[in-house]
Amino acid sequence: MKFASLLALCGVSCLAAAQAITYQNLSSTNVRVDTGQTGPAVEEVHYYYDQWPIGLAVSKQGRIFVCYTRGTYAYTLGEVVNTTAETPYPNIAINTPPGGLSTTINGIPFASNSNTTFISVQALYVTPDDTLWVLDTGRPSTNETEDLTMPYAQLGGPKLVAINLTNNSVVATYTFPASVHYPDSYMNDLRFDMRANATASGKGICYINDSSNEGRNGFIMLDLGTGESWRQLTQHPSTLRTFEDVPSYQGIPFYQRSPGLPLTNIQEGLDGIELSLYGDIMYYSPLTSDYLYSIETQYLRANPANDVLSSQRASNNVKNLGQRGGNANGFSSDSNGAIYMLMPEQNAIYIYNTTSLQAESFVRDPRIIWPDSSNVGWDGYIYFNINQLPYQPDWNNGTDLRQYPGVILRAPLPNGGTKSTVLGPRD
Ligand SMILES: *[C@@H]1O[C@H](CO)[C@@H](O)[C@H](O)[C@H]1NC(C)=O
Ligand SMILES: *[C@@H]1O[C@H](CO)[C@@H](O)[C@H](O)[C@H]1NC(C)=O
Ligand SMILES: *[C@@H]1O[C@H](CO)[C@@H](O)[C@H](O)[C@H]1NC(C)=O
Ligand SMILES: *[C@@H]1O[C@H](CO)[C@@H](O)[C@H](O)[C@H]1NC(C)=O
Ligand SMILES: *[C@@H]1O[C@H](CO)[C@@H](O)[C@H](O)[C@H]1NC(C)=O
Ligand SMILES: *[C@@H]1O[C@H](CO)[C@@H](O)[C@H](O)[C@H]1NC(C)=O
Ligand SMILES: *[C@@H]1O[C@H](CO)[C@@H](O)[C@H](O)[C@H]1NC(C)=O
Ligand SMILES: *[C@@H]1O[C@H](CO)[C@@H](O)[C@H](O)[C@H]1NC(C)=O
Ligand SMILES: *[C@@H]1O[C@H](CO)[C@@H](O)[C@H](O)[C@H]1NC(C)=O
Ligand SMILES: *[C@H]1O[C@H](CO)[C@@H](O)[C@H](O)[C@@H]1NC(C)=O
Repeated sequence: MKFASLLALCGVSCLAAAQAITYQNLSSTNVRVDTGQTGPAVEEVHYYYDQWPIGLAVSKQGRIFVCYTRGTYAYTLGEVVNTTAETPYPNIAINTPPGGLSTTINGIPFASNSNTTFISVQALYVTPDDTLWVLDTGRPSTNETEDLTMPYAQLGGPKLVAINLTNNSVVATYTFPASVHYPDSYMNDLRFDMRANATASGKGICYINDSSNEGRNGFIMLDLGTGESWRQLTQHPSTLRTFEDVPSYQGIPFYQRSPGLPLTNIQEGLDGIELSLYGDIMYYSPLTSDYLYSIETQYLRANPANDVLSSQRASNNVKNLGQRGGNANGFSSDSNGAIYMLMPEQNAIYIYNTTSLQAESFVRDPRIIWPDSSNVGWDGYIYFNINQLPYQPDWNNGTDLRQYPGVILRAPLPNGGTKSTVLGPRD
C-alpha cells in the first residue's frame, strides 16, 4: 500500500506514527542507544607512535615509565618525555644486551643470559618509597611481528631490578633459580608488601604472576631481603586458562590465529593479581576466566623449602569469589582497598567491592580497546595502557591489525581514592 492511500485510510493517527520515525543515524534516532560510556570522563594522557607498549608505572613526581616486550624494538624500558614521545630509560646502553637478545646453543634458540641489561621488560611498579621496579621476563620474541619463536630463558635473563628514581641508578638486581623460573615460565607482573613484618628478613616481599602460555601457571614469591624465591599454586585450577574460551572484543568473537598453527584460543593463564589494603589477601584470576579467586597471603608467603605441607595448605585455602561479569586482564588497587579489574571484553574497568562482595562498573569507554596494565598514581588517577593486543599479528595469522597511536588513558578514582602507601616503606 502506498503511503498516500494509507494516510487516506487511517488519517491523522497514521501521520503521527510516520513522523515518529526518526532513525537516520545514531545521533538523530529517538531510540535508546548504548553510548559505550559509564562513569567518570576518561582522559588521553600520552600517545605511542613508535613501539606498542605493555606495562606502565607512574612515580610520586608524576613521571611516567613504560615498557615494551620486544624482538626488534630499540629499547624495552622507556620514560615518557612529552605527549607523543618516549626515550630509553635510564639510557640506551642498559637496554642493549651484549651479544643480542638471543643466541643459539646446540641449534636451540635461547634468550640472552645478561643479568645487567634489559632483554624484554613486561611490567613496572613504583613502590611508596619512589623506587621503580622493573620485571624483565628474559624471554624476547625474535621479531615483534612474528613472535612465535620465543626462545627459552637462561639463568640471569629473567630478573627483577630496582631503580632509584632520584639518581636513576640500579640499586638491586634479583635473579631466579631454575627450580622457580622454568625455561618456559613467563613472569608477567608484580606487587609488593614492603612492611618489615612481611618476611623474616624484614625487607619485604614481591608477588609475581607467572602467566606462561606454555602451561605451568602460578605465583612466584621473592624475599627482597634474602633474594630467595619460591612458587605456590603452580597449576592450581584457579591459575589455569579456561579450556577453549572464546571472548568477544568490540562485539566480535575472538579465536587465536597464529601463523603456521591450527586455529586455537587464548592460552595465557594467571593474569590479574592484587593485594588487599593490608596485604593479607591476594585477589587473582586467569585471563580467560570470569571467576575471581582469593587466597590469604600467608599461604603464598610460606616457602615450600621450609614446610613440606605448604603447597597442600595453599591449595586447600583458595577461595572462589564467584563470577565478575567477564574476563579480566590485570588488576590495581587504591587507598580505599578497591580492587580495579581491567575488562577487555567490556571496554571497561570494574571494581571488586570487598564490602558488598560484588563486582561494580567503574568506567567504560569505546577507547578502551584492550586495557593492559594499570597503575594508580599519587594524583588520584588510575593510568592504563591501551595496546590493541587482540589485533597483534601473532594472533591474526601474521597480519598487524593494530592502528597507531597506542595510548595511555586515565580516569579519576572514586571516593577520593589514591595510591595506597599502607604496604610501605614510606620515605
Ligand atoms: C545525523 O543526524 C544529525 C542530527 O539529525 C545530523 O546533524 C547529521 O547530519 C546526520 N549525519 C549523517 C551522516 O546523516
Ligand atoms: C617530543 O620529544 C621528542 C623526543 O625528544 C622530540 O623529537 C619531539 O619534537 C617532541 N615533541 C614535542 C611536541 O615537543
Ligand atoms: C619480522 O617478520 C615480518 C613478517 O614475517 C617480516 O616482514 C619482517 O621483515 C621481520 N622483521 C625483521 C626485523 O626481521
Ligand atoms: C635514592 O637515592 C637518593 C640519592 O642518593 C637517596 O637520598 C634516597 O634515600 C634513595 N632512595 C631509596 C629508597 O633508597
Ligand atoms: C644512587 O643512590 C643510591 C641510593 O642512595 C646509592 O646507593 C647509589 O650509589 C647512587 N648512585 C649514583 C650513581 O649516584
Ligand atoms: C650476575 O652474573 C654474574 C656473572 O655470572 C654473577 O657473578 C652475579 O652473581 C649475577 N648477579 C645476580 C644478581 O644474579
Ligand atoms: C604486619 O603488621 C601489621 C600491623 O602493623 C598487621 O596488620 C599485619 O597483619 C602484619 N603482617 C604480618 C604478615 O604479620
Ligand atoms: C593463515 O593463513 C594461511 C595462508 O593464507 C592459511 O592457509 C591458514 O589457513 C590461515 N590460518 C588460520 C588459522 O586461519
Ligand atoms: C562498596 O560497597 C559499600 C557497601 O555497599 C559502599 O559503602 C562502598 O562505597 C563501596 N565501595 C566502592 C569503592 O564502591
Ligand atoms: C599479570 O599478568 C598479565 C599478563 O598476562 C598482565 O597483563 C597483568 O597486568 C597482570 N598483573 C596484575 C598486577 O594484575
